[in-house]
Amino acid sequence: MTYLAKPKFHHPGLPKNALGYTHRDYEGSISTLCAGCGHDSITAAIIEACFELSVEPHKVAKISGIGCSSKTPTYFLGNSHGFNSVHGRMPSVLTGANLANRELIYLGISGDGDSASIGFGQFAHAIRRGVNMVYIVENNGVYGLTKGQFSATADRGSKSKRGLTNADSAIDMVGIALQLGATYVARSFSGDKEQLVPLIKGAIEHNGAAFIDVISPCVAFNNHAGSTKSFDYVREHNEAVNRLDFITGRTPIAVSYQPGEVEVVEQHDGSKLVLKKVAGDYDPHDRVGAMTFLAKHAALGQVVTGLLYVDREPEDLHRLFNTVDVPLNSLAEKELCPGSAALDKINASLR
Ligand SMILES: Cc1ncc(C[n+]2csc(CCOP(=O)(O)OP(=O)(O)O)c2C)c(N)n1
Ligand code: SF4
Ligand SMILES: [Mg+2]
Repeated sequence: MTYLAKPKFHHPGLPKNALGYTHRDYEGSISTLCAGCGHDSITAAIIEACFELSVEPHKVAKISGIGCSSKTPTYFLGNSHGFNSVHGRMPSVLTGANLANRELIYLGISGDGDSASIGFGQFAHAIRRGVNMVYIVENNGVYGLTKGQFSATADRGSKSKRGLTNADSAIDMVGIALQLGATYVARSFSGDKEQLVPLIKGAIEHNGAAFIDVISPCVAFNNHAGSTKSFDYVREHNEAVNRLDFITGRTPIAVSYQPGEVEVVEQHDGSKLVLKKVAGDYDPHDRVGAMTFLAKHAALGQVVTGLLYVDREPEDLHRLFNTVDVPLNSLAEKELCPGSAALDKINASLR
């Protein structure tokens, strides 16, 4: 058996969202990951974010690669579209699906092995093209599924469970995403649902390439002393630059903070990100400043979390390509095949 179905019954008193759905309507099968795996907490955060946003499950496509992290879409949004692709190939499959149907919310779920090794090129190009998606890397610093080899995000000098020292430099996915032009970039920790849920909500509503690196400890292979991706290490070295509240366009803002303590970032759809500043002088609209801030703190062994960068005017691949406004499967033969005269004209213009 590859998955365990969840019983359908639920308590009649469960809270309902604007669509009349309960959390159960956003769940999937029972997780078969190790008890305590950080990835399960990310699953719970995705369920919470979709419930709170009253996302229509049939309007979501969840796409993943291979790994324990890439298995998790089976455990959430059981009523949504899903495709478990090949190792490292989630970004190109997602890009193709997105180009064919722009009306869905695309959740790309990947691991540090899946995105920082075999899929590094795929990750880079989906981000730099501005594909409208929520790209989540469940980052544990190891290949969990294949039993704990160092991944490319493991810090130099960190120790494996067997005592080996990692000699290679680490790839910082957030730093790369910033450099490549992602228009919404965040880092969080699977053990911090309060921070993670609004970050996911903001990313869903963001109209461009949103990237979230979630440090997600692997309790089986990378949660020991000497690991920089363990629960203890991340709790001790977590440097949050801000805390986020997400407010949909329909809800009036009612926040009671002192002036200067919060910044309200309005997104295209009218939704608002209310940023509570923690690091006083951190500016989430300064891409280069964010890269410098990250590099400085990484050198001190600190894990910077929060909404690190957001572009108020994001570009989306569809806008750049000037594609049709509707899903391709809704186009009739007339639009798809304009006839030989139109083809002759195009050919003539290329001579
Ligand atoms: C083409 C190919 N190469 C190698 C593998 C073996 N493999 C499966 S999962 C994986 C790494 C998974 O690591 P990560 O993406 O970090 O996920 P995690 O299990 O840690 O969540 C590897 C190397 C594979 N399935 N396919
Ligand atoms: S091996 Fe690690 S990543 Fe995989 S399910 Fe177990 S704890 Fe999670
Ligand atoms: Mg991993």
